[in-house]
Parts: sequence; structure tokens; C-alpha cells
Amino acid sequence: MSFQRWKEDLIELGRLGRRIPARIDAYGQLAPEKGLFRLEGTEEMRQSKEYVMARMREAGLKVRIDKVGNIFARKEGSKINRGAVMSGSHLDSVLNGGMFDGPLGVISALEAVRIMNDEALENERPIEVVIFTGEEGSAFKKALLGSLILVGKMPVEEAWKLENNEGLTLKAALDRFGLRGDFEMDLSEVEYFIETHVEQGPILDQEKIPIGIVENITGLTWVSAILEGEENHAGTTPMFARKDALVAAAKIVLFANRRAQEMVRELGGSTVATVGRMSVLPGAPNIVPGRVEMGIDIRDGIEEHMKNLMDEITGRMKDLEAECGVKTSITVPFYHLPHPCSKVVVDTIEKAVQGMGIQARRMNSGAGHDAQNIAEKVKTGMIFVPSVKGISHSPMEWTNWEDVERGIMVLTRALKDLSKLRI
Ligand code: HGY
Ligand code: MN
Ligand code: MN
Repeated sequence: MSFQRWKEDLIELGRLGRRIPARIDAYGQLAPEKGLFRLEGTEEMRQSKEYVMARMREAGLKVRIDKVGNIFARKEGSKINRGAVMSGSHLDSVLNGGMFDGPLGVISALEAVRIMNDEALENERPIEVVIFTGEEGSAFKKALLGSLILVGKMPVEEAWKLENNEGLTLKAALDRFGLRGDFEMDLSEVEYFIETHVEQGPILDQEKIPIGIVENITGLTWVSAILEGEENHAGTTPMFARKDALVAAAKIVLFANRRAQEMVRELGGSTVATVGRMSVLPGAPNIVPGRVEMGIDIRDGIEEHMKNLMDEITGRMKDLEAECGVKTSITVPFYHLPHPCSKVVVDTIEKAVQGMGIQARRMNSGAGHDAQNIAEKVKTGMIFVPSVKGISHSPMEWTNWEDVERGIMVLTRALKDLSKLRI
């Protein structure tokens, strides 16, 4: 395999979207301030999608863009033209994110196809390399957006109206760069899907195991809340006469954290709750905060647990209206169910690693992925490669190059094997 090709692609994509421009090809070059801000609908995203589409065309793939900017690149099958094997991920990042979350899955799928071309490895079924739009929700507030629309859980016209922080709709953001097409992928024409992804957790790195085979993908939902109290003078407003929105918000932060910890202790599951976004207005030390906007991320591998915790947190918010004298308005931008991976795909990946003599372990995903949406319509699996120190959604995210390469080799074998399956 041409070692440089896929590595160059990942380094180039790791450059497009950094506010402090840098080409990073070694762990030692990482720095907390050098993260990626490659959000859907930005110039950096245009450059990145154009870069990958050029590489796809060089590989002889037929590139099509759908109505919400999902990109598909097709390699025809040698024996049949239906029941494609699809593989890919996303290119958008979180704020100040890492360079492997998303692009690793896109470039791994592209490289697998390039290897099949170079080595004349036969794919009896067609292969589709896919780039999903807006997976992180960092621009348009709905995570796993492109795959949500693809599986028909959100109408295109409704998605087009989603607005980013500049007040730009998804439709306008795609149109300004010519990245809204009219292709429609019919998932009934796709038989299997594999997403290769960095684990984004510590298990593979700690256990020194190079490949993870995902069995279940966590459910995830966001709760967005606005707490409105009363701005007032910090010096003259008596402590018992305040409607302090930040005190109410702080109670929510501690409640969510405590209840998630208690649920892990009681249920031994994968419950997590995080308040990762909060704005305090007007935002001066001498003004009692009148308004707080906050975003809460809640996840569990078991939907009932996730729902219960969400209900407890929103219920606590309502209690605070009397306790703190605030008004709360709550929205749920999305609610993604947990989803098991398909046995036939999991077994195919396992046979591939066994045939290659590569150590692997089955595991669950604490991160959400487009794969969990696609799994509702297509037999789906995921391949994980280690995240150094388990870090992700951070500029310090890293996967060693030999682990990236191993993931590509396993994916290539699995795609080839799936392309021959007739079940
Ligand atoms: O948030 C997640 O789990 C994913 O990285 N979008
Ligand atoms: Mn992510
Ligand atoms: Mn991701």
C-alpha cells in the first residue's frame, strides 16, 4: 500500500480548518490551542469536501451529492449492480476538535477502494464511499444530521431551514459553495454499511488492542434550556430577593452530574450527562445574571435509562421555577436511539481480523455515529482504532499511523468479503 497517500490525505484534512494553520503529522506537534473548527457550511468545509471529491474522482469513482450535501462516490460491482456495500463517515468537527474524528472513516473507505483498484481485488457488489453532512451538530445543532435525513427521519425541506450561529440556513450554506445536489440515495439499494472510526475512549489504548469491533452504539440526546430570572444590581439586591438564572443553572449542572453518577453506580451501565455549553447574560460581575442558555448532552446504551435521566433533569428544571424564581423553556434538538450492529457485519469483521492475525475485541460505542441511524435500514457495523490516552473532541486527539493503517487493511478485507456475500 502506498503509505503516504492516505496519510497525506489525513494530514491535509487536518490542516483545513485550523485557525492557527499547521500541518500536523506527529503526536508531539499537537497543542490545546491548535484545534479544528471545520463546521458544516464553512469555507474550510468547502475546501475539505472539494479535496476529498477530487481524490474520489482520481480513483475513478462516480461522485454524487444529495439534497443535504451528503456525498456518495461509487465503484461499480463486477457481478451485480444492486445491494451496495457502503463505507464512510463525516468531515465536520466539533469546536476546537481533533483531526481523526470523522476524516479517518472517510479516508479509510476511500483508501480501501484505491487498494482494491491497485491490487485488482474484486468487489462483486458496488461500493459506495460516503461523507455525511453535519454529523457533530456543531453548526446546525442537530447531531447525525445527514444520516437522519437519509433514513427518512427528517424531511429534507425541514432540514434546509435549520440555521447556524450566523443565522444562515443549511440550504443557503450549501448553496453558497455549490454543495447541494439533487441526487437521492435509495438505501434499499445498500446491503451493508461499515464506519471506521477512532474509539474516542481509553479501552483499546489501555488494553493495547489495535482493533475494536462495535456491537452496540449508544443512544444520545441533547436538552437545550433557557433560564430567565431577573437582571439586577449585584450590590443593592438583597440575597433573598433575587431571581438569579445562573444559580438555577448551577443547580442543574450539579443535579445532572450527581444523578448520572448514581445511575452508573446503581445500574452499572454507560450513563453519561454533560453540560458542555452555557452562556450567562448580561455577563458582568456586578449584575445578577438574568438569563442563561445551556446545552446538556445525555447518553446511555439503554434507551429507557437515557429517557429517565432526561425526564429527571427537565423535571428538576421545572422545580427550579419556584425555588429560584426563574422561567425555563426547554427544547430537545434531537433524540437518537441506541442501536445494535448487525451480526453478519460484526462476524465478517471478526473473520477478517482473525484471517489477518490481528488482535481485536468486541465493544460498545459511547460516542454517537451516523452508523446508528443507517443501522435502522442497512446491515451495519463499525471498526474502531485506538485513541491515544482515549482523548477525543479535543486538539489532543491522536491515533498512531500504524493503527490507522491496520484499520484500513481490516476495512479493505471486510468490504471485499461483504461484496461477495449473498445473505
Ligand atoms: O458526540 C458524539 O458522540 C459524536 O462524536 N458526534
Ligand atoms: Mn465527534
Ligand atoms: Mn465522529
